[in-house]
Amino acid sequence: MTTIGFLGAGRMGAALVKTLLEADHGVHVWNRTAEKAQALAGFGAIPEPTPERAAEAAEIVIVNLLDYEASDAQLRKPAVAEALKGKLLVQLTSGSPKTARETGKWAEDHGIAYLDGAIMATPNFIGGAETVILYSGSKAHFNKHEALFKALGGKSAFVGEDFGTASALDSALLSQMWGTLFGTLQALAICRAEDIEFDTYAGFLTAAQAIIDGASQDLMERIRDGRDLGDAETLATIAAHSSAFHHLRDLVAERGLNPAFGDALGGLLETALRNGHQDDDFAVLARFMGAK
Ligand code: FVH
Repeated sequence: MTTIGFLGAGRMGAALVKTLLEADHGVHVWNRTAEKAQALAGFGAIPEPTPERAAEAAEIVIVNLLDYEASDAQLRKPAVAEALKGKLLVQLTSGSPKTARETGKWAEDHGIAYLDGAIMATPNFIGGAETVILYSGSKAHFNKHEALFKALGGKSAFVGEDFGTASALDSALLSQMWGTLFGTLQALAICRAEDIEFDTYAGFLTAAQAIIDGASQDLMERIRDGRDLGDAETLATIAAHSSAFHHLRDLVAERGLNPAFGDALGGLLETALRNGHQDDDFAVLARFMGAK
């Protein structure tokens, strides 16, 4: 059993606190709106009037506030920084690799061990055996408290000593999610404009999913292996993708739909064509994504 100081009792914070309590940890919780911390007393939490009181009682302090601005405003209070000295600070507020690295450096400069976390789940999945929370920073501290982290998410993992790695992976995985969600928005806008029942679309999507998944896997392998020029195994060249993408953009224009999807992505294909890649693999677009 570990005594934990917890800053935040919002939707996610409350789920995390309840799960820690269920795992028999002691939790001292502070929240800007005190009533939310008080509500957790019914689950065994100890509400605290200030963040420093929550930190003073604990060996580990976990933060789950709206953003790093809110988090920094509390952590950098002299009384809180003093209470954190010599302890482990675990940041579960969503942020960027930059804010993670800045906070990690601040922590180290103040004698505080630091883990930056990225929660890959909604509150209802906290505590689940398949739930993933990614952590980066102090490997020694992750290993020491691995059982506690696994209680919050059974498939949680340490992903590196660079403080920014967890949130970078978070953004990468969210990119994959948003690609699918924005694609769904475009697909259903077309269906609505063409009087196609959503269930009709959904039925064919099930059949198409194997093609989509195969193309996604092929793309990852080709980018990983540097096989981005056209070859005998290329599924569809840049020219083929561009032609079909034009049909999509023509339909969107004809029907007066929002062109955001086509405008945002069409430029990549046009750039590849301008650079003579019409016969190359879709993977060649990775060259124009800016990563070195
Ligand atoms: N909800 C989710 O599914 C996602 C999953 C992935 C990770 N996120 C991140 O978790 C952080 C908290 O998100 P949340 O959904 O719990 O958000 P809220 O329910 O709105 O709770 C926000 C808490 O932050 C406190 N807060 C907001 N602004 C301030 C401030 N200026 N000073 C101090 N505290 C602040 C708020 O306090 P109160 O409004 O109750 O007084 C809540 O405790 C977030 O980073 C997600 O990206 C969740």
